[in-house]
Amino acid sequence: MSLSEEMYLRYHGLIVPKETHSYESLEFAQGFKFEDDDVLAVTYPKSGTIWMQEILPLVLNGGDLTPIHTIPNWERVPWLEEKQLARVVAKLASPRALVSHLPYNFMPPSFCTSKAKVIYLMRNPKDIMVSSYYFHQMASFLEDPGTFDEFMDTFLEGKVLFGKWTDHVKSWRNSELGDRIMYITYEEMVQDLPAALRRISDFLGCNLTEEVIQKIAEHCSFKTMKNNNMSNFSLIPKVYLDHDKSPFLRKGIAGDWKTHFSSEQLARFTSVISKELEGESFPLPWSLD
Ligand code: PPS
Repeated sequence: MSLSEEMYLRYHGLIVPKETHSYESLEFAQGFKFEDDDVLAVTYPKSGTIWMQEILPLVLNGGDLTPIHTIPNWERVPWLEEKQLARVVAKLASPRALVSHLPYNFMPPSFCTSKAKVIYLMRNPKDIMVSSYYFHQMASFLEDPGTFDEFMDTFLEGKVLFGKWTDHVKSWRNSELGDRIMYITYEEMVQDLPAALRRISDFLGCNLTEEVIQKIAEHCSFKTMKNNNMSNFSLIPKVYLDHDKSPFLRKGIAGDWKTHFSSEQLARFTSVISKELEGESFPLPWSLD
């Protein structure tokens, strides 16, 4: 697949969609002033970003449902690099929560000098690829992914939004942010959301009661979010996101790759990813094969 210049922008080599990003929005992110009490959730695309947009306001405000019922997710917890940020930044409640798909080396200088905390959410790359394949079908501002097999090559070559998954993970796993960074996985959240919420709450020093944790877990379940119009992207016109082709909140499970990958594809995928992670000291939370 050759990358469409009409649809995508390259910012210092990083591929982003023009519909949601501009050179100005990326420069705005570079000049963004992080506050010490800001919280940033970083994800490679399709790792559970909108899940964090639901979770963070509730954890930070003690479980008050108002934001998730009244503010669309992209304004409630905006993307650092997207066009929306400049428009909504003044309206963000403190402590501010943001999300980002940027690799660590693209973070603005003020992030590095601030004490802002970051949650790096990782997901099994095989499930990311499956989720992304369907997302490319439903989002009119992304290129047609071609066949599943063709998209696998595109994904493995890193000719996709925000580049190679392995480069993203390496950049954040090696960021050496000490106690400013917490690592969590999508799979951990699927398996036991209350436990994941306790970890997030402890990391952010929120001290939530068990009752509040259970309430947040209920409101951040896949089923509840799928029915929340402020979080399921149903407010976006169908010409941009066509949920009849594939819903944004599609399956919400771990291991969907098993119904998509042939044994040859699994071998190819595993071989490329393992090679690119060779010599890295951080552990992977899942086996690659
Ligand atoms: S994006 O476009 O990068 O912002 O997408 P992102 O939000 O990172 O990832 C979308 C996938 O996350 C799933 N999701 C959830 N899974 C389980 N529980 C909850 N509450 C939840 N919210 C979002 C969503 O369904 C996409 O995964 P797939 O595998 O396609 O279902």
